[in-house]
Amino acid sequence: MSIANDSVFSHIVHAPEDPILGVTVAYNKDQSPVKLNLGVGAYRTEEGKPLVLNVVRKAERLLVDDNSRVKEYLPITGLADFNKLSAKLIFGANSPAVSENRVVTVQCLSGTGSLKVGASFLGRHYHQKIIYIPLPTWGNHPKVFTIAGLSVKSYRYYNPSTRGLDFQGLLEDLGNAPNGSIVLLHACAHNPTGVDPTPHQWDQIRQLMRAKALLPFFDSAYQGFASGSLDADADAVRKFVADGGECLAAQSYAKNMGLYGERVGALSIVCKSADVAPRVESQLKLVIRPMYSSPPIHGASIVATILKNEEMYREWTVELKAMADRIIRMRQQLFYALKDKGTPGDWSHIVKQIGMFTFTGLNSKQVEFMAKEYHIYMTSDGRISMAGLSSKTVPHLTEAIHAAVSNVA
Ligand code: KET
Repeated sequence: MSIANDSVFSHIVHAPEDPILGVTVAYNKDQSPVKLNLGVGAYRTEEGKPLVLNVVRKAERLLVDDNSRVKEYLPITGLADFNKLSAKLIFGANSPAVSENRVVTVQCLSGTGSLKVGASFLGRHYHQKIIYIPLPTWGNHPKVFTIAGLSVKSYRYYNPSTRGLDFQGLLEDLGNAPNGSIVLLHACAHNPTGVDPTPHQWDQIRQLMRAKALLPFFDSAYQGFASGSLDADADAVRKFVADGGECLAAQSYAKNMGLYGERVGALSIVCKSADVAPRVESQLKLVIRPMYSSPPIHGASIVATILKNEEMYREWTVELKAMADRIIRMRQQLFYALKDKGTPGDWSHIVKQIGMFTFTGLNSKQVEFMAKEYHIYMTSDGRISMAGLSSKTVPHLTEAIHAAVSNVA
């Protein structure tokens, strides 16, 4: 027998591609010159190119020219400045929780890594192992939480017939959750639906959760992308912190600073009192050390450079707003193009939904049809990344949607 046939791995079956990142794999294989990737949530310019923010380039030049900088390991918890500034960014410059030293922040590997560290910490140290996630939600959520040993359940969130929030369903499901359960909340710009609760609904959610001691775990991957304002987009999180209760927050700088591949994010745990915080931090270090020892230095240094310099911070907010505004323009262009073409159906949700994505309502057969016939790629649930669209590609997408809803049931 030849050695080659004897692999100890020969029983291993081929795993399916990731439902989101696999869309890019399929797109890359397509040879068509008109192909369009609306799968992954990654910002593109009007020319369809990835964007590095000017302020990020500026920060990088400063870092490169600073000869005092070295490549030593960061502490397990990451860059101290970055952590402080990240907490301020999400909880607000004047957050009492921050000034009372009740907040622990650790630098992690982007949003996913922050969720992962938070999930592992809860799996080890929190008394209730049930986490409720919205239905639907980002496809990686159930995987991250299950691996951490949490039991994943869902709460109703989206109503396909109204294309809006199923608020009654949400209240009922959280109302029936066992006391102490963890609840995953999208801080803003819910992915994939683009539907957020109103401020009044957030208040009701908060009151219900506090009454039942449900623990909020915020996923904040789009701060600044919903409204164009960093403060407005952190409003829900800040209200939960303002009531004095506890919560977790996972922040990502992938989208709002365009640092996708730098993998920079932060996990914060807001505690009730300053004596608990250092103990929580000490245990977070025990979670992180065997996972990856310490986080990378470059991306966090970029963020810290920008956040601590008033002028650069302002520049960032202008560039961020420009990205958010371009997405809103794409919503309007696509909506009017479908309307003008007389495409069957009500498409007003395209302009009503918030953030990077439109949850189109197209079904998986229609999605398949559009990839095959029009070389347009999106996730099979019909989510399109509006950030991947430009004025030049709106007509092609319009034609594809029109053909899909006219020909495929
Ligand atoms: N949370 C949400 C809600 C989210 O949409 C993403 C990424 C992340 C966390 C993690 O991002 P990170 O790059 O780890 O900071 N979403 C886009 C990319 C992906 O799936 O990885 C997406 O939904 O297309």
